[in-house]
Amino acid sequence: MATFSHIVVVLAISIVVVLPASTMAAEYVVGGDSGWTTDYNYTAWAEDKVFYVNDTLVFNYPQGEHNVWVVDAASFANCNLLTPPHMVLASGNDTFFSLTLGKRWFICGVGNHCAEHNQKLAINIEEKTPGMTPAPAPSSTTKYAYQSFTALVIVLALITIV
Ligand SMILES: *[C@@H]1O[C@H](CO)[C@@H](O)[C@H](O)[C@H]1NC(C)=O
Ligand SMILES: *[C@@H]1O[C@H](CO)[C@@H](O)[C@H](O)[C@H]1NC(C)=O
Ligand SMILES: *[C@@H]1O[C@H](CO)[C@@H](O)[C@H](O)[C@H]1NC(C)=O
Ligand SMILES: [Cu+2]
Repeated sequence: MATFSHIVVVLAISIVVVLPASTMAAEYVVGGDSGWTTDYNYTAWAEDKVFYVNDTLVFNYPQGEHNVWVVDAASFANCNLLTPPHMVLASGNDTFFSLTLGKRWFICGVGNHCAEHNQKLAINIEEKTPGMTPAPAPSSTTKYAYQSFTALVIVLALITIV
């Protein structure tokens, strides 16, 4: 029989467990297994994802073959390589995250990769509404481990009630 104190304990555990999940940042590998490369549709890649502050984008590519320029909307649209970018990433295993909301534009600054091979990505960093369930985020081991832990705690709590 579930007593009142049991229910309180279960509720307390649920709150403790659910809260950090909503502030947890996700990690996205841009282009998935294809990485950051030419002739890949990054618009389609980004389409089904919702990005929040502190989420990390990982750009993977052979160092020297590509790079990542963080640019403004105009340079993104024109693949403008003449205006200096806000930021250049070039390690081949670059991480980018933003502490602020809004659009971010990425292009490859090598040759004609942006202009003729569509190597460009635009994302919008959105505000996370408190209490909202986090968007499904792929490839975050921590997150999965964390969710398993959550499930375990809930199961244990339910066993305690019965
Ligand atoms: C890329 O994908 C978007 C969204 O699915 C689509 O609208 C666009 O036509 C595609 N671009 C190319 C070059 O295939
Ligand atoms: C983002 O991370 C910074 C620390 O790196 C933290 O101070 C800030 O609160 C985080 N913002 C959100 C919305 O999680
Ligand atoms: C890329 O960098 C991350 C740390 O930022 C590291 O964990 C990972 O192993 C690196 N991957 C490669 C392929 O170098
Ligand atoms: Cu490139």
